[in-house]
Amino acid sequence: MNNKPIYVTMPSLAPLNEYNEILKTVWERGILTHNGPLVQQLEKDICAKLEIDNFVAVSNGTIAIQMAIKALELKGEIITSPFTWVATVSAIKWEGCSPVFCDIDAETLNIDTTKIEALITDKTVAIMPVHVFGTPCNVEEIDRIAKKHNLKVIYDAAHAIGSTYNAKSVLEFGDISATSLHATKLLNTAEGGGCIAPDKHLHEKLKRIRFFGHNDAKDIVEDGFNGKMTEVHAALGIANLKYYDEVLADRHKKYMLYRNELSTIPGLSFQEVKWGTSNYSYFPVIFETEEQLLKVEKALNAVNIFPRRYFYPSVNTYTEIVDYQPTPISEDIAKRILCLPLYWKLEEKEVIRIIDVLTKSE
Ligand code: T4K
Repeated sequence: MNNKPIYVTMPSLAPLNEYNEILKTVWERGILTHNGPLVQQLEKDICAKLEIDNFVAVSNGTIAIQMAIKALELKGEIITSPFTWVATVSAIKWEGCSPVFCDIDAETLNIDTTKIEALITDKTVAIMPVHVFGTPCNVEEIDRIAKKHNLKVIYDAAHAIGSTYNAKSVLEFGDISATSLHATKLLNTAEGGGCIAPDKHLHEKLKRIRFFGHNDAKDIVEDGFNGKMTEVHAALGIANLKYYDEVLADRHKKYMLYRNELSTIPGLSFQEVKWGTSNYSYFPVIFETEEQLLKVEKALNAVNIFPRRYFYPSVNTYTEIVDYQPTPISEDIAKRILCLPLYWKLEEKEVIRIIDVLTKSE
């Protein structure tokens, strides 16, 4: 038996020689950072690929969220999802705002829009939903609620490059979307991220915030900071982008393989896509009980396969950093959900082996 460990994910990487070719131009120019030509090219290439107008490349997805909050000058309560990576909440806190947790929909695993309005107070300034695992939120309903209550919307779109709503990139909804280009994401620059603001003025403001608050004449006109992406990271993004369509199609194919095979097993359920189209960048399985999950995880680990408990525990239970606010659905699902390995270079026969181990240990 092949005993090479299989992790939940592996970066999608272009061939090294193709990356090197782009890197040579960095060495020739000697420009390593400060919004150099490769960062600008990456932004243009991502816009073309996703058919969006604006993309500000930044150093990581957490900074992208912080920059979005800063650009909208928010101070107060931000209603968000507890079923997420801790970065959603730490970014809110680092910008001096308070997270208010809205429970999730048990099927989509995204913020339950029917529960948002009850959480709005006179301190609420924004809603920050998460397109979790690349599954789009109910963007139209969120937009309606936000307009009714005069709130801003920032999407944590860390997982959502490639996800669409009405055939349009989901990154173009809300006031700003913040995405991640981390090594584990569908498109990666090792570390990296992006802010997408459909509004031109907000887009220009985000560019200034990224660069210490300079305007083109190098006057300081914003309360900015350093959110810049380097040329070395941008080069990797440009190289990887060439394989984006292939990676997206590959994820979808393997996702469907898992889904079709596992659907026949009683007691398992799956994240449902109710609005728009997912990028199928994760394959989460929901068990009936945590005991079943632990049994399956143990059986997979025994044969060197390492799925991950994204997202466990529910972020509202991190009482070292937040005041506990109950969100029973998120807390319950977080205990029973396991993401199975899903990445470009994962062989289909390995997917079948994972399905086999899971089926036998269930
Ligand atoms: N919002 C949401 C909803 C997010 O999920 C995230 C990040 C953010 C915001 C913030 O975006 P960033 O600031 O990170 O850009 C990962 C990532 O660090 C994090 O980006 C991601 N979400 C989160 C869900 O997962 P871990 O704890 O899974 O990393 P690690 O090192 O355990 O990696 C998982 C597997 O991936 C490993 O078993 C092997 C493989 N791997 C990982 C790395 C880093 C590689 O093969 N190569 C690598 O370089 O955090």
